[in-house]
Amino acid sequence: MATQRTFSILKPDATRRNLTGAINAKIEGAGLRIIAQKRVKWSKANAEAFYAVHKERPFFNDLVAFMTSGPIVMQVLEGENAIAKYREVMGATNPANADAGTIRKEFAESIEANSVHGSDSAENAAAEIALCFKAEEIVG
Ligand code: 3AN
Repeated sequence: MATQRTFSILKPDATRRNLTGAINAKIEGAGLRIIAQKRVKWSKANAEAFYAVHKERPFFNDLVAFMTSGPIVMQVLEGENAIAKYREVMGATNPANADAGTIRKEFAESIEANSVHGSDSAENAAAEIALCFKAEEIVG
């Protein structure tokens, strides 16, 4: 498997509970390198643009409200098979179904306040990175 990049977000429930370092330790412990990172507060327009694929889903408005409720940390992660590896480290969307040792099992509060986002495909990773970072902000 080649080296890949994936896009990550530490969500408002994680920043609120001061879990940035604990989650980054899990990421780095899995062999992924954090090659870009910035803390921002999204506007409604930012969140709607990012989650446009979910706009018909019943939870869309709640998701946008949650993702704009506090600071988030956006990241680019790099490593062998980074997209699938980070999905493994994150655990299932619903923390009730997440495996032991995953970020969501240890830290997530609910299916919505589930602490982290990670890209689900190479195509989405590239699009999400391009939406949120300038090329010069990524230092591999
Ligand atoms: P994942 O983040 O595991 O890729 P997606 O892409 O299906 O999951 O969903 C995007 C985000 O929408 C999730 N991280 C979660 O915060 C929220 N979400 C997904 N499903 C639900 C649901 N049934 N109810 C509330 N929020 C949800």
